[in-house]
Amino acid sequence: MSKILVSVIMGSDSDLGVMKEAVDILNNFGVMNEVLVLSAHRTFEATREYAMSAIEKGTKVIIAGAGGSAHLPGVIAAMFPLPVIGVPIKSKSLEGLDSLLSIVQMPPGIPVATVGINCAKNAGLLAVQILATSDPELAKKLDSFRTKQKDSVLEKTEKLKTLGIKKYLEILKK
Ligand code: RP5
Repeated sequence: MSKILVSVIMGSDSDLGVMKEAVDILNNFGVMNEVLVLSAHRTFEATREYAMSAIEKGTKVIIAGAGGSAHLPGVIAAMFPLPVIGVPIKSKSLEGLDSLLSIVQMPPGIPVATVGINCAKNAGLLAVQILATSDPELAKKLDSFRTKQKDSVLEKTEKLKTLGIKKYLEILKK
C-alpha cells in the first residue's frame, strides 16, 4: 500500500468546503493523502499526538486550514519539522484577515508557508511542487498541468478577440 505523503487537516468541519480544493488537487496528481479535523484549541491533546507522530508515519507535507484565531498551522509547525502550508479560512466577522495574519505572522525559526484566504487549491499545488523536487514523475505532471492551464487562458484571449467584449460577457453569464 502506498504511503500517505500529505495530510490535510482543518480546525473544523466548517472548513471542509474550502479544504476540499487541496484534496482534489492531491487526488488529481495521484498523491496519497489523508483528511482530518483537528483543532489547536478544541482538541489540543489529539492535535499534539497527531503532529508528534506524523513524521514517523512518513508524512512529508502538512496542509493545515483554520479560521479566526487560526493557530492550527503554527502549532502543527512547532511539532512537525517538514513543510507546513497554512490556509487562512475566510471568517464571518473579519473576512479572513484575522486568519491570514494569525497564520502568516510566525516567529522567526518556525515557518508556515501561507497561501491566500480560502486558497486551498494553491496549498495543494504547493504540496505537489514540494514533493516534485524529489519525484520526476510528479514534476512531469506539474508541467502538463501548467501547459493545460496556459492553453486554456490563451484560448480565452482568442475567443475574446473573435467575439468582442459584449458577446463574451453574455456567454460567460450563461
Ligand atoms: C476555527 O474556527 C476553524 O478552523 C473554523 O474556521 C472556525 C470556526 O469553527 P466552527 O465554529 O465553524 O466549528 O477553529
